[in-house]
This record gives sequence, C-alpha cells and structure tokens, in this order.
Amino acid sequence: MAILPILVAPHPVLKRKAQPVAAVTDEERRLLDDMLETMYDAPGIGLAAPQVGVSKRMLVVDVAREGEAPQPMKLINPEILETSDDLAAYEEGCLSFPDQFAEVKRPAAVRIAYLDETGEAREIKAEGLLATCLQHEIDHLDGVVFVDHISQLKRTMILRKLQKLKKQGRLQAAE
Ligand code: GNR
Ligand code: NI
Repeated sequence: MAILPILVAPHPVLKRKAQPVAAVTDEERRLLDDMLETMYDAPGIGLAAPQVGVSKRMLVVDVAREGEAPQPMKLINPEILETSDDLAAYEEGCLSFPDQFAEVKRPAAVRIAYLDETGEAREIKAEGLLATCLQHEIDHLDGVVFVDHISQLKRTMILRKLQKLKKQGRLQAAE
C-alpha cells in the first residue's frame, strides 16, 4: 500500500471528465487500497481517483466517526439513479482545496448504482453525510468541484487564498 500525492486546485486533471473502468482488475483494486490509505492519512472522509491524478471513475469513502468501527466503501463506475427533492446543506471541504470550506446544498438522499471491487453490480441508498460525500466524489469524476456549487464571489475568494498558499509554499500536497 502507498500514500499518494493529492492534487491541489487549480489542476487540469481535476477539471477533466474521468473515464469509465472497463474491467476491474488487480490494478484497480491496488489503486482503491492506496486511495483509502491516502484518504485516512490526509485525513478525509472521501477521495476520488482524479484527486490522485488518475482520470478513472473510482472513489472511496468512509464517513464513520472517530471511535466508531471504520466503514470503508469502494465504488467503481458509480451512477446516481435517483435523488430526493429535499436538499441538505453541509459545510464542505475538499482535500484538493486545503483549509477551504463553504456551505453546499445538495439532494438529501440518493440512490447509486456501482461496481464493487470484485466487479459485481451493486446499489446503495444514502442519506445524511454519506449522501453528501458520495455526490461530492461523483462530482470529481465529472470534473466538478465543490466551489462550482457556490457563489462566484466565494469561489474567487477561495481560489485566491489557495494561490497565495501555493506561492508561499505552504501546501505539502503534489505541485
Ligand atoms: O474530507 C472531506 N470532507 C468532506 C466534508 C464535507 C463534504 C464533503 C467532504 S469530502 C472531503 C474529501 C474530498 O475532498 N473528497 O473529494
Ligand atoms: Ni473533494
């Protein structure tokens, strides 16, 4: 297993639509394990493959609280089948936008189809933080980041702060 460098915005791979996984092989399983290790190390509650520079439709999440048993999830080629009409607001952060946070409203509940690490088709229903996190990760697979959901003013402020941090060399992530 390995801890991978996490890309910090702005980065072209974070804006790209990721490619579907054609076959789930040991290579995909190894990447998912490395992504989980990278996510726990960060620490974060989710990570999408484009954030580690791999433009493939794969993500990991674990929204278990500290002290609870870990609940690692690995999703390949996830698709949102259904969203609730009611929305939920969460203060979101992103490992590709270190130390930046903003409130985002998204559907409160989702139903998602995906392949598990053995290539088997599965479905999950999620609500609460898990629903928000899964939508945040699936956005990454489409080149969409959380600041794309907030006002232009707030987005500009966050991007400026990141540029400043990068210039000062205060970001330990890749590039
Ligand atoms: O660690 C993360 N926390 C988080 C908090 C609220 C909503 C979404 C997230 S995902 C984020 C990790 C990340 O950047 N995933 O892409
Ligand atoms: Ni993110």
